[in-house]
Amino acid sequence: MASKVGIVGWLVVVTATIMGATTAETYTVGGSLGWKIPPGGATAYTSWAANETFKVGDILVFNWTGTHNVARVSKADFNNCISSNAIDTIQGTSPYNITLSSNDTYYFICGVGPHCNLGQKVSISVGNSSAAASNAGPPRLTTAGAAAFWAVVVGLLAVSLSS
Ligand SMILES: *[C@@H]1O[C@H](CO)[C@@H](O)[C@H](O)[C@H]1NC(C)=O
Ligand SMILES: *[C@@H]1O[C@H](CO)[C@@H](O)[C@H](O)[C@H]1NC(C)=O
Ligand SMILES: *[C@@H]1O[C@H](CO)[C@@H](O)[C@H](O)[C@H]1NC(C)=O
Ligand SMILES: *[C@@H]1O[C@H](CO)[C@@H](O)[C@H](O)[C@H]1NC(C)=O
Ligand SMILES: *[C@@H]1O[C@H](CO)[C@@H](O)[C@H](O)[C@H]1NC(C)=O
Ligand SMILES: [Cu+2]
Repeated sequence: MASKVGIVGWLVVVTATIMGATTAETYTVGGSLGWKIPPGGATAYTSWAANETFKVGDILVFNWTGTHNVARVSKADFNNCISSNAIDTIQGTSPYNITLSSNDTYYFICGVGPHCNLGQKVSISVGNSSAAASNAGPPRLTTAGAAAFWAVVVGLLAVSLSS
């Protein structure tokens, strides 16, 4: 029979795990590559982004040295590397941090010279935006799943404390 201390300790671990799964995360765009003209073209950013699961509240950090900027643009302008109609103010100071505040696909390019055409561009699909759904990794704990889980935990705890 598990001791009360054992059950409480286990609860603490489980709670920490669940909180960890839902806490906002900070991602440096491109990882150790940072924000630059990627060797080998845009693939570096495409595969970096495909490897992550972005959710509402997460923060992107664009980190660079030298002359670059960050322009958030429409999908069409992303495809054509046009920064003149940027959605937000073009950011010219590193690091630039942006919070992903909605379930959308965000498109970012560098507006300096030919950098975007050389591959300095990244699209980020958040939460249940359509591209994100197709990128999605392992399923996350749903609200209903969490409720059922906690019902079992509380039941176990009640049995333990009353014995
Ligand atoms: C994808 O993630 C795995 C595990 O974290 C890592 O080993 C791999 O290098 C990543 N790939 C890219 C392209 O970032
Ligand atoms: C930004 O880049 C610099 C040098 O390239 C690196 O030392 C630093 O750790 C990076 N910061 C982040 C938040 O990735
Ligand atoms: C951006 O995020 C990085 C990494 O978390 C942090 O070191 C830096 O202070 C932040 N910069 C701003 C302007 O918030
Ligand atoms: C974003 O999508 C997730 C599912 O991936 C959903 O749980 C969440 O409520 C959505 N958030 C917003 C702000 O629409
Ligand atoms: C994402 O989920 C939210 C809340 O569940 C919903 O309102 C929104 O329509 C969904 N968006 C997409 C693109 O499925
Ligand atoms: Cu650039």
